[in-house]
This record gives sequence, structure tokens and C-alpha cells, in this order.
Amino acid sequence: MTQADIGLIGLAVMGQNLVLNMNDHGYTVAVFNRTASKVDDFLAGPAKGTKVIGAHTLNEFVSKLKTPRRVMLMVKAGDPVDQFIEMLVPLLDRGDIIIDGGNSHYPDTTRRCQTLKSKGIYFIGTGISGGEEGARHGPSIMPGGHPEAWPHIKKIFQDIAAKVETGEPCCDWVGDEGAGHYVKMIHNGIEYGDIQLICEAYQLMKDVLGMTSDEIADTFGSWNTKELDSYLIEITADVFRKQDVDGTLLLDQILDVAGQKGTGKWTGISALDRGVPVTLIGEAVFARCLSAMKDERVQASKKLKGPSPHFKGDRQSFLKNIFQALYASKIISYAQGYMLMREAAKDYHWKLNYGGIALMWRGGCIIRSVFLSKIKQAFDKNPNLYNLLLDDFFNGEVNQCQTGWRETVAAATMQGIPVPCFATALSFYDGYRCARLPANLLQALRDYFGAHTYERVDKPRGEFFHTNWTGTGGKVSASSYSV
Ligand code: NBP
Repeated sequence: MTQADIGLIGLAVMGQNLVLNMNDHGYTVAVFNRTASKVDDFLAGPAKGTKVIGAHTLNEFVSKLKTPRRVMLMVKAGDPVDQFIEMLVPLLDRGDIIIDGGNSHYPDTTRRCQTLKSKGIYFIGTGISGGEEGARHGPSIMPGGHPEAWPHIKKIFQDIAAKVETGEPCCDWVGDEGAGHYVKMIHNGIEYGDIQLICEAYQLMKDVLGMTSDEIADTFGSWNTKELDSYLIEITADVFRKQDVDGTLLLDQILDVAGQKGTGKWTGISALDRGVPVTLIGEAVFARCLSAMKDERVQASKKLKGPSPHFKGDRQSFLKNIFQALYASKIISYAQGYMLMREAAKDYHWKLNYGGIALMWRGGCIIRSVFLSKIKQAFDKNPNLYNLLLDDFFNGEVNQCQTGWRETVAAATMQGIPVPCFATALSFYDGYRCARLPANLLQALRDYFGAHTYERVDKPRGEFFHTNWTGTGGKVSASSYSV
């Protein structure tokens, strides 16, 4: 009887397409699904004529796998992953491997790694990006977990992953425990930011410049051949050409209420936990939250006054400014995402390969872009690069875009158009390049009202001082009351 190279549980959109992708690359895959009838539907439908082996029970499924057994879960993140792990463990032997390819939260992956290690089972938590199309023809794959398992799955994963022009796969080992899912979370957070930046450009084009959908489509189409060449810009151009059944623009019929599944929020929480100013992704998440307050916004729009957008000036140069705002803000967003990965790597003792991560995102995934090859080059040139903005290329690009970026934010503000991500990116840039911020006043105030103490510019760091600001306070400083 043919034994399968790998088994996959979870025959929804991602699972089915990954199985077909593995099959195309010569692997024999055994499949199982909670609702067993979906196994039969898959074998009789998309998997007809392939080498895929179906199983109707977990026992049967496990019995069809070569050793060490490789079992990949592509089920809904959360409890279903734990439930399957619990059911699988008694059926597996020491040295077998469980791989979770869903969008699991990285602390869950770390917990699962620790639990399974004690049982002798290897665990991989891997981010997979690219949606249905990517899963079928080459996703970006970001595996982390027990490094001992990596040699056993490396070839399959790198075979099915997307490839860049040089043929390198968009899949490499990320790091221990939850590192793979952490990097996937950052990818998703950056995706939130990229999408919001595109939306801000759209609102300026539509409401300030009064551009038609065809003009907007052409503009994004032309941007897709420049520094912003990327999947998201490419599909944005497509969206502006898609007609509804009645021949009108479909986009105009879509309700302006954004959904979210939580990975952007997780990124924001991780940034707050570590004290890293990942402001752009944070604003992108909040922009979705604000969009979801549709009824309240409709009411407020009738009461709250602001300028009516109008445009006087050179349209082409304003469009160029928007391009520069988008490009510069995108650089800030990636710089912030990398800052967060660097801090998380310190906290968790992961050795992240930052250039390798850019390569993994270079193809197959939603944020794939030409731009990522520049990030790869920056880390190849200097693997210890502290901040992307300090790389000569990115520093130069931001510099070149600066005037247009500032003019865009200023114009949007004067015209009453919200540009939370363009604006926060610019504020971050101005804050990051500021040798002296007004935090001296902040510290003075904290010490005034709460005796929180402050450090002095004329004394070594780490020495703390308290002033009796009013002459009526005492000499005692606070040690536990924090604001
Ligand atoms: P879904 O996230 O919709 O999950 C469907 C699968 O989970 C089915 O096999 C379903 O079994 C199983 N499942 C559910 Br739902 N609840 C279960 C439970 N309580 N116990 C056992 N099995 C359960 O599928 P997907 O969209 O293919 O995504 C799979 C994973 O990949 C998810 O973690 C997702 O976040 C991630 N992901 C998705 C995309 C995408 O574009 N869709 C991209 C990247 C990553 P059933 O058939 O019996 O209901």
C-alpha cells in the first residue's frame, strides 16, 4: 500500500489548495476532515485523478503516513488546533511531527511547542500567506517551532512555496517556538498598514481631486510599475475596473465598514507590550474600528462641521505628492514592523534572519512587492542594521519623498480628509529624528503631581531626582504608583 509523505487535516480553502500544490510537486498526501463527507467531496471533485489518499477516521489517517509521520493542521485557529493535537498525540510516536499552518496566535504556538516536547512529539507553527491562489500555486511559508523537525519538512515546504526571480523559495526557517507565527502576525499587521495607506490615497484622489474610477485605476496601474510595484497596488487597479451586474462600479456598492480577524490587533498589542512605537499599524487597526462605527458616523456627519474638499493647483503634482506620501509612509511602516520583530527576538531569544524574512515576504504573500528586495539588500549589506531608516537607500528615499509627503498631510488636514497612517508615519519620522523631544516637560509634570522622579541631562543615566515643586510637598518619591 502506498504510504503518504505527509497528511493534512482541514479541507477548507487553504487545506484543499495546499494538498493539490503538494500533489503537483510529486508528494503523496493523506487527507482528513472533521466533517468526513468533505473528504469524499474533495476526492470526487478537485482531487480527482490525483494521488491524494482519503481517510474517514483519524486512526485510518495516521496509519497511512510514512514515518516520521508529518501531520499538517489547516483548521480554524484556536480550540480546534488543540482538540486535534489532543486526539493525535495518542496515535503518534516519539519523533513524529505536527505542523499547524493556520493563523494561530504565537503564544499558543509556544505553549504547544512546550507541551509536545515533553511528549517527544515535534511541533512546527507556520505562518502561510497568499490566500487561496498562493496556497494552490506557491504561498509564502514562515515556519518556526522545534528546529529538529525542520529537516523533515524543509524540502516539501520549499518545493510548494512561491519562488522569487532568482528561484529562491519564499520559505525558510524563522526561529524557535512561536517565531514563525510571530513573523506571520507582523506580516498581517504590515498588510493592515499597506491597505490603509492605499485607502487614504484613494480618498484623496476621489474627494480632493475628483478623479474618476478609470483615472484612479490608471494611476494605481502606473504606480505598480514603480517603487510601489506590489500585489496590493496591482489588485487595487483591478478593483477600480470591476463592474457590478448593472454595469456600475462594484466598489461604489460596497459598504464602508471594514472587517478584521485580529492579527493587526495582536501586532498592536505586542507593540504596546514591548513599548515599540508601531504607530502606523496601530492607526490602521483603529481606522478599521472607526469605519465599523457606521451609524454613529452617519449621525455625526450631519452635525460636525469641517471644510468641503476642493482642489486648486496642479493636479499632477498633487498626485505625485500622494505617491510620495504613500511610499514614504510604507517605508516607515516596515521600519516599525522590523523594530518590533527585533524587540520580540530579544525578549524571546530568537535569532531572526531579517533579510530572510524579507525574502519570504518577497513572493507568494499578500504584501509581496519589489520593495521587499530592497529590504533584503539592506540586511544583506548590514545584518546588524538597527533600523531600516538608517540604511542609505531608505534614508535617501524618505528624503526624496519628504516634501510631497508633508504637502499631502498638510493638504489633507486643510481639506478635512482623514489620513491617519500618512500623518502618523510623518509624526513618527519627525519624532525619531528629534534629538530632544518635549518629554522633559512630561517628566517634570509626572514628578510634580506624582513624585515619579526624573533623570537629568547633566547627570549619568539611571540616577533619579525628585523636586519639591510647590515647596509644600515632601522629599519622598513614588515607587509603585505609576501613571
Ligand atoms: P477555516 O479557517 O474556515 O477552517 C475550516 C476548517 O476548520 C475545516 O476543516 C473545519 O472543519 C475545521 N474546523 C472548524 Br471551522 N471548527 C472545528 C472544530 N471545532 N474542530 C475541528 N475542526 C474544525 O479554513 P481556511 O480559510 O482554509 O483556513 C485554515 C487556516 O488557515 C485558518 O487558521 C486560517 O486563519 C488560515 N489562513 C487562511 C487564509 C485564507 O485566505 N483563507 C490565509 C492564510 C491562513 P469542518 O469542515 O468539519 O467544518
